Amino acid sequence: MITLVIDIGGTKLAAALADSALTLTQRREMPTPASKTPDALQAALAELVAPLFPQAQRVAIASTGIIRHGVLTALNPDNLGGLSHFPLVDVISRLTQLPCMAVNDAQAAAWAEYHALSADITNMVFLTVSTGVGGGMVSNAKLLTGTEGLAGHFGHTLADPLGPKCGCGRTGCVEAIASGRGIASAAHGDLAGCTAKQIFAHAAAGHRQAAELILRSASVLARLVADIKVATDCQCVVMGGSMGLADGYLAQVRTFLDEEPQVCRVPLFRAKYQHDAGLRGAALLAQDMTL
Ligand code: ADP
Ligand code: BMX
Ligand code: ZN
Repeated sequence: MITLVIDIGGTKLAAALADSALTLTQRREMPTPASKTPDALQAALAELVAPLFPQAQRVAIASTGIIRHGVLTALNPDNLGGLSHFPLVDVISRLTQLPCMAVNDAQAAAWAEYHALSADITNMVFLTVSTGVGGGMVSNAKLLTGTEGLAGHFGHTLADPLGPKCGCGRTGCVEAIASGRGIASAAHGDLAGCTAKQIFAHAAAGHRQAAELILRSASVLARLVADIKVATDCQCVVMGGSMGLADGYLAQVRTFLDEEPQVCRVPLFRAKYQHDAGLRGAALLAQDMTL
């Protein structure tokens, strides 16, 4: 059975074919279109999957946003160019004429990374630091999606009551400060208009403001990890996303976490499947559902 797997993020779209051993082939990527209208996303997805779906028997999607009954509802529409609602499963089923399922991207990645851990770990949390800050939680060996698909959206917990307004409507969310979009919008002076990727490159070249923006993000993430440990008593936290995987970032988060009281500390690992965790998790979930 070949599964077409798709990952929809705020910055990039990815797709590949997964076989039953979860080996990914023919991986393709393109930028996520920034448009309030669903048509742009639909057109980009059609282009992305055109060479792949004729070879597949089903489709599994990991997508940013709250995924409920196959519909994407953005918690933070700013991350999707203002797009707040998209009938994901309907669109892809019609396009491919294949059975299709969808789940939140970080929840999918959590499921993939959970399976890479040792068998004694049954409680874990995955965090992605990317366009936004997303999360997924495995509790007693079960992936939690919640009543409405919201479970694990840790990026929208409070980091700073005096912090910037988040696209979700709250003030001072972890995501508004620490995510790729968060650090890009806080950048000023010669860094104004830079992407998070560019800010990391400047920091590596010794740029002070760039280094401070990354440090602030890492400190916010460390406090989030401590809060998660207190709330869930998880055995470990796994970190992914392009910022989470960037050189030196995880080490900075660990340094801040070490300043927390012992009871709040938890082993912090880098995502084994790196940029493929969402794709792989979606494929696993489709297998579990025998879609
Ligand atoms: P998505 O959010 O679409 O899943 P990513 O995980 O690639 O995609 O996250 C995108 C964010 O990560 C953007 O803010 C981008 O600027 C930033 N980014 C991309 N590559 C890097 C990198 N090598 N180092 C640091 N940040 C990066
Ligand atoms: C946002 C939210 C989450 C998502 C997270 C990471 C939207 C559109 N997305 O908190 O559902 O898991 O970003 O998403 O509200 P990414 O685009 O950074 O991968
Ligand atoms: Zn928020």
